[in-house]
Amino acid sequence: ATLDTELIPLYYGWFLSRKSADLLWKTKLTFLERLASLKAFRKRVKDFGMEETKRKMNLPDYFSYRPNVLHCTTKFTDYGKAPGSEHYTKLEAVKTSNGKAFSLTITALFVTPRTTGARIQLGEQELLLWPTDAEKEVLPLENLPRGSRAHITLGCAQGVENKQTGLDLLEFVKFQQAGTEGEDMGELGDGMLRYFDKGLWMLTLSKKIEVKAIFSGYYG
Ligand code: ACK
Repeated sequence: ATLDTELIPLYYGWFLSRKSADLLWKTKLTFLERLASLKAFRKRVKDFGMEETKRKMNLPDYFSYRPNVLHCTTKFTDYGKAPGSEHYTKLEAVKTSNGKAFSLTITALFVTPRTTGARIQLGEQELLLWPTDAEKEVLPLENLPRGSRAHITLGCAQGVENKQTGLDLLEFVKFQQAGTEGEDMGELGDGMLRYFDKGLWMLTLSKKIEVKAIFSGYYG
């Protein structure tokens, strides 16, 4: 029997296809391995609460929380309890996009002492599903471009909540907006590595990765 209630999900987002998720996961592992092996990184493991030793840090293990479904959150609605969730659910774009396939563009991978994730560059179509206040909600005083927060969480350090990944990404964006591009650490695999202050590492991919994802709500 159907219950006559329309439920608002825990969150809305794009959920990666199995194949895309596998590809991104492998890309992440390769990146973490390469980064951990790098001399410049080893010299800065103090940022991660580690002692500088001859042994390399196990970054995949360090990010012990791993999401069970790779996704890019558009709106955390918390079953209707989060501000603006009802408004978001009623958006024309949200209603018509439910269950539709999208291609998302990954431009960079990043690591901080708290999280690791992939940076997403949203196109026009995707921006229609992006809440107008997604960036303002956390950084009301900054004027960050819409979509700056778009990411896929790939892992969190012990005790760190997954929502931190988007906040960490905004830390990089703030640096870049201020004209600070970070320290050039040269090429690493398929991208250019940069070190920002406080343990912030970003690999800008020389070839962007396209992943296939379905837009929908997640009920949990
Ligand atoms: O990794 P994420 O983007 O961070 O995906 C998960 C998803 O919603 C389900 O928990 C994100 N999330 C959790 N709380 C919030 C919040 N208050 N604001 C924005 N995103 C959130 C989390």
